[in-house]
Amino acid sequence: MKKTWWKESVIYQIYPRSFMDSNADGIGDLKGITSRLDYLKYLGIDVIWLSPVYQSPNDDNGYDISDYQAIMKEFGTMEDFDEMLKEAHARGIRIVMDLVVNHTSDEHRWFVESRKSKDNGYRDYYIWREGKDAQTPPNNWGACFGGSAWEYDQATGMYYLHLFSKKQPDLNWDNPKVRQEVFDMMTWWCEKGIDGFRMDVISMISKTKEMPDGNVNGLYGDFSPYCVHGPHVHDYLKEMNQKVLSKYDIMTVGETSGVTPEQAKLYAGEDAGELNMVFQFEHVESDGKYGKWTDQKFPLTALKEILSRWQTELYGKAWNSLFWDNHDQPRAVSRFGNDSPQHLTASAKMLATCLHMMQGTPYIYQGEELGMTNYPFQNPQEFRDIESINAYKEWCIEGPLSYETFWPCLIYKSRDNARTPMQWDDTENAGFTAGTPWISVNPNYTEINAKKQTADPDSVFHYYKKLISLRKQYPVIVYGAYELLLKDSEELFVYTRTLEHQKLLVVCSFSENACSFRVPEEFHDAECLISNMPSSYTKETDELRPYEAFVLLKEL
Ligand code: TEU
Ligand code: CA
Repeated sequence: MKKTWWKESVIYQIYPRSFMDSNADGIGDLKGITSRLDYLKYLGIDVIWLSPVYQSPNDDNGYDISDYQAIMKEFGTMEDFDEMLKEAHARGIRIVMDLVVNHTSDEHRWFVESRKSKDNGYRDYYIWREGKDAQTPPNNWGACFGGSAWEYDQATGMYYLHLFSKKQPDLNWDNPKVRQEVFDMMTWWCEKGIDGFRMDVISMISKTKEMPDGNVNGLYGDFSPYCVHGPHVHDYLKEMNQKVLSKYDIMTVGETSGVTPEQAKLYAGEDAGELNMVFQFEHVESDGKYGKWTDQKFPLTALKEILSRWQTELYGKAWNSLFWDNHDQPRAVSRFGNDSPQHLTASAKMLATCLHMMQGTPYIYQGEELGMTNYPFQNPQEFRDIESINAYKEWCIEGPLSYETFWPCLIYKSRDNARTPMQWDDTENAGFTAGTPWISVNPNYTEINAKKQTADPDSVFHYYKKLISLRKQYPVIVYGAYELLLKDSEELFVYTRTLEHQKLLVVCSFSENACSFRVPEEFHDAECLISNMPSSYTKETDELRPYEAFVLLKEL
């Protein structure tokens, strides 16, 4: 297996709107990020993944871009960006940009032109089709954020495709001019000195020419057989690699929802000539009851099966990302751990242990290193996210589910759980803004905040800091082979990693109760690298405390 810096790095995701506000308008911004770089340096991360900061009308908080080479007004200026990049680099921190090129905003000048007339030079930059008739879209596909995936456009009497909101028209990647525009724009950012790209829904850029109805699941037809891992996706990524990526020392990660390990080897194989790693969702997307919505915890055996399969199938062949949450997912500790005051700290540290000892590049989503939790939503007016707002309307107000059934699912899985402001300290608005925050601050900020935790050596923060430093010290954490133990346990997640003369034992209890466990004999003389509880196990221990976790290292 090749050794590379991006395999050995830990990535920290910033959702700029919610990270730090420098000018009291209630919206996080670039100067805010720059002012907190020392915090990230102290945590020890290597790379920042910056969610989109480009000019955008913010229908989907920056994932709808109207100019790829300008900064969103609310976030600052290009000078602020350059300053942030320079200050990050001065601290040895790299910055990876979010590349959203499956679609643009409908306010992008390409789309403004495209919709004008059938013979406009930009017409073929997007995907236009005739309707079945004046009132009926070309097919039954549903968009990810609700409604039909087709929007009728008055000017030319045709429909355009949007797999997300109607303000996010899909680009036509079959048009070589579109690809060249995107590659030129990427080159421009690389020349500026950025350190890589996280590629938004990159597995959806190639669509089939034929666009038949999809199987109806839920309210609309499913577009995925025709739009996900489509016919030319690998041709286009190879072309992108050859024309742009291969010319720079950057890292690339492809957001590839619905990918299988076999397909992941094509996107991120060691010698595939496409991307460095995939970011796949099987462990966070297999729990839905109504589409993605549910209020049920996922069984631990199922979670272990999924994560373990990815560990073993990609070993030595392709590279994966490790994450429990991001800006589209609920908070990890509320979903996979236990956010009651009694178990919050232990379970947050346990989850971190479980993830950071696996093979892959770990991603920390802002606030995860503090054990930030889901938000206690009381009413639908509190949502800001287009997905949550539309889902409430479509499933509940106009749709098949009662409020009693749907509300618990909505508040458990809403993306807004991840988007409440970063909790910096216990002053008003958690120190995020001196103005009115664009989305409510989680009221638990007086207890859970960065100021308190950086001062407390036993905090979740310091535990993450230690996990990050262990990764730098022990190659077995990065490159070791994985083996799952106790596969059928619904309480314990136990695995080993082995590289040359070293072997790790990783023991994590996902249970809120004590449960029995004995350290295997071969680890009786091992060293404990990290543990989330004081005075941990001995050889004689036969029980783990609720959410206990530790890692043992043995010389072979
Ligand atoms: O998300 C892509 C994606 O697959 C989403 O449908 C995701 O599964 C969903 O948000 C979970 O509820 C990316 C971005 O990460 C997301 O923030 C954007 O809204 C989306 O693309 C469109 O650009
Ligand atoms: Ca601001």
